[in-house]
Amino acid sequence: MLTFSRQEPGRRKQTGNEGIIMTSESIVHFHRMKDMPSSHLLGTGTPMCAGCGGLETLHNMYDILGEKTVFVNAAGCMTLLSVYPFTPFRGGWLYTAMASAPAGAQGVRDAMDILLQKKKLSTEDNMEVVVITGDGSAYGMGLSATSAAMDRNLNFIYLCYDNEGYGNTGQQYSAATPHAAITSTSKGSHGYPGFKKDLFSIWAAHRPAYVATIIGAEPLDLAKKIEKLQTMTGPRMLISLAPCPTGWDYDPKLSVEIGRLAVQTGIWPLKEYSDGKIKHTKIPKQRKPVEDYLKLQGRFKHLFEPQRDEAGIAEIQARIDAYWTRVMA
Ligand SMILES: Cc1ncc(C[n+]2csc(CCOP(=O)(O)OP(=O)(O)O)c2C)c(N)n1
Ligand code: SF4
Repeated sequence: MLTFSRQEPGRRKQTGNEGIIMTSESIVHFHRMKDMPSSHLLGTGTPMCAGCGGLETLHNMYDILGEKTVFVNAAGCMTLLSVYPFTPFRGGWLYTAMASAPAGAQGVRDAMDILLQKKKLSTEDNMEVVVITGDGSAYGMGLSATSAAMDRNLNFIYLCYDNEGYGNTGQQYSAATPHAAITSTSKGSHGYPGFKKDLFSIWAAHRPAYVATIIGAEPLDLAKKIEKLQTMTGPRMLISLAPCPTGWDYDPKLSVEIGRLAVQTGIWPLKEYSDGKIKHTKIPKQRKPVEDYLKLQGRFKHLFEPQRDEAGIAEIQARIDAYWTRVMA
């Protein structure tokens, strides 16, 4: 049996050997859903929308990182989590402007490193610094600060919850918005004309310690990646697709189904980068057609009603097929 210690966050105490593989560098715990924490560390009753996929990712990630975590949070939906005097976080939380979260993380990391050096902070009280931003910051406004933080080899984790638009201000399009999605600033009959920026490749080109894509609806894949990055130092970058009932226009009860379909249709590949190599961590055996994913979301309704836009659907499918053909080759 495994027990999860809140006193020693991010490190599970071992009370037996079941399900645990010891390696020279790390202890791998998460083999089955049974190994996942059964309760959440982040407090309940937050003002996030029902069914928020970003919150689902944050819950899963925080459970594994533990309470010795300082979140540095750029303006966006998640900044509503901590509204003075209430906070659902057990550790630290700092609010920054949209473009400045990596700079804020540098300040927090430096302060703790100085205290550690002066022995005013014990190693047990050291905390992991985690930037949390939406895609508006990660793909756009904060990208240059993030690039600079990776260049400086800042020892931090970055979570981008990617709801594919500026969610907090009404889902304007961002550089993460997918082709054809209707947003509050892409209302034409064909939706957003651009294509989603490949942030994974941009981040990986900096050669940081780790880059991965995750999704809350695949918690085991997510957990394994968080455990892996805990054995590393330096910039460790995560992009989580964050199904967003409010911005994507669907019933909140469909969030997990839409998240799983994103992986099963191949539109959201789960992968990781480290040591110059990219590995796909979940390859859908038989990819479902992308329309299974699109048709559940109001933002793509114009592809199906009043009549099917065969060319529009085929174009999206062709891009996914081309991606996986390259991967399999
Ligand atoms: C420089 C700047 N411009 C605009 C805003 C207003 N603003 C606050 S939250 C937000 C949306 C952020 O979008 P994203 O980063 O995708 O996070 P999400 O809201 O989707 O969680 C905007 C535009 C701001 N805070 N700072
Ligand atoms: S708008 Fe979307 S990302 Fe923001 S809290 Fe609501 S569901 Fe979550």
